[in-house]
Amino acid sequence: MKLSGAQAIIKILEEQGVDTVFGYPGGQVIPLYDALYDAKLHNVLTVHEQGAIHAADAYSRVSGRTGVCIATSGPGATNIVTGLATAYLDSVPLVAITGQVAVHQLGRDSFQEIDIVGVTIPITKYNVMVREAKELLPALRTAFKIAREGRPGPVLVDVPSSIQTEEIEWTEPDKEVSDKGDLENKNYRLEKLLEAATVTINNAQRPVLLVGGGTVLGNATAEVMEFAHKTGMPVVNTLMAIGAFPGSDKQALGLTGMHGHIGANLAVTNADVLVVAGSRFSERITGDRNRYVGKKTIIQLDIDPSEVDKNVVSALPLVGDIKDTLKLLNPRVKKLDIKPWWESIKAWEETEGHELEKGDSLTAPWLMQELNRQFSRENTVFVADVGQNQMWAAQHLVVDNPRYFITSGGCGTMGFGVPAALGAKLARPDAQIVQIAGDGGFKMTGMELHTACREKAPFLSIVINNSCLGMVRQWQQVFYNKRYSSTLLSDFDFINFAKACGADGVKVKTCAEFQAALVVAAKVQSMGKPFLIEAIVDQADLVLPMVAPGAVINDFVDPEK
Ligand SMILES: Cc1ncc(C[n+]2csc(CCOP(=O)(O)OP(=O)(O)O)c2C)c(N)n1
Repeated sequence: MKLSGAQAIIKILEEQGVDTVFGYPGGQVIPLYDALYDAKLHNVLTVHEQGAIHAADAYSRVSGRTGVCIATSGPGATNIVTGLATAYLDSVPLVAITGQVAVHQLGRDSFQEIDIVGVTIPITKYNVMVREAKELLPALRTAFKIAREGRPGPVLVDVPSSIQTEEIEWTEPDKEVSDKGDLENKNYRLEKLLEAATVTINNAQRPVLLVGGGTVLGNATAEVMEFAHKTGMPVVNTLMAIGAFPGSDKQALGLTGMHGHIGANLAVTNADVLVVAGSRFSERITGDRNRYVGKKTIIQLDIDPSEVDKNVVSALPLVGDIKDTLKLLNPRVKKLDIKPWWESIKAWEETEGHELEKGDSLTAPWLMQELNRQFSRENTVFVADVGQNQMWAAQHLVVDNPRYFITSGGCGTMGFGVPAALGAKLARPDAQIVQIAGDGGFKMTGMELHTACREKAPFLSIVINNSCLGMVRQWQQVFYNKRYSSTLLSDFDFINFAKACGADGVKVKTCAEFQAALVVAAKVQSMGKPFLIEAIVDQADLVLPMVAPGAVINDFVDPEK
């Protein structure tokens, strides 16, 4: 069967099970958009390419499928760079297809010619430019395979416009061959380490399970739960693993790291055995790496061998698919007799207090807890932007399911929130999406509210307005002698902005007004429109607990000093 290159791209997307693509047209992808015109795929036109890639990324994070985005050459392609970096640092499977100038124009500084393959080498798992029509089908199939397999990640395929218009012969994919021999060999090595890990765990006095985002990517959360419940050990989580272990479970201590809970951080610091599943030990988790391990034995489960000993030296690295590893480990571990350990942890947990009430004025921790009360845990997906709002959400929302809390963790990309909420809603039309951002981050990409209106993809957008770039201001207050350089923001009319986008919204200052706004929000969303609540909070409110960068994670900052 003969097809144009552009038609072949569409057919590959269908073959790979893609049903929604996010993108923005331009000169070098006109043939591809022409083919999309006839395709059954849901094609979402965003306001900006950055919006397209964050939406595709969130579509993947929420659904577990591979996200797809399309951009034209030059500025279109460079506009997705932040989104690629965001997906790369959080290991999100994503395929970006960029247009490129025609093959005979390459290398001549042609109009909108940018070497996007060169630009994105360090922030993609794999990238390639298709230089001949016969390479197109294998390049795209390889792209999807690499994006998904092992540790997932974003892949970019750059397709010159001349290849999109060239005629090619469609061929079916080759059958997959599995490499059993290698697996058996690996299992032999793994068995020795599993034996050692089992003995270590079964003899632990002060064990902790640290759950990372790899457990979600590896679909291993059921096995994580079985491990935790069978051993009875306390569980802490990274930002990427919120919901990977149920937040409401009595063994859950919550977030650990820079803004970790006191109980969680003290448990990790005082542990004798730390079982780590799918976390790269970023410095936001470990604080001072030289003093993180101390006398504890680290058992590290990870699919990516390059994570072993990268940031923290682990005594027992169990390299392989986390789900498979836990299936082997779970039958061997036993219920641990660790009552005194639990008593210490409970005492630590009680030392953490939060200023929830300020008369009737809103505080972000109260607001998060109100969201816990008002929304069903089974059907609400939270999308957090970056900054104080993100950390308040991470500390106070109770999330019981994987893929129900998404945020830009590794890259910390402000502006992720609104387009990500759009992608999340399109991935889960049945779910209530609650998107949380600061006033700074919302303004970066808030225009995608307009796309959400066009797509009739309603969500609740909550802007925690503290009239400042709160997290940077917080660092300036605590570490830079209260010199608020470029962090105090001026007024912005969020509600009329939402209205201009085709959405609706209301500004609230008190707890009662917030509760009333949630009722209106539900009505407006039922009509297919996003709803924005601008929640005014005190500029001076801080995210606490907090550990200074580079400090040991049990050394909490006292902002009064
Ligand atoms: C694209 C981008 N630019 C800059 C930063 C640095 N940064 C991290 S948090 C933050 C402040 C965020 O302010 P806001 O969105 O108002 O949220 P808040 O912290 O007040 O909740 C900034 C500027 C970033 N993470 N991402």
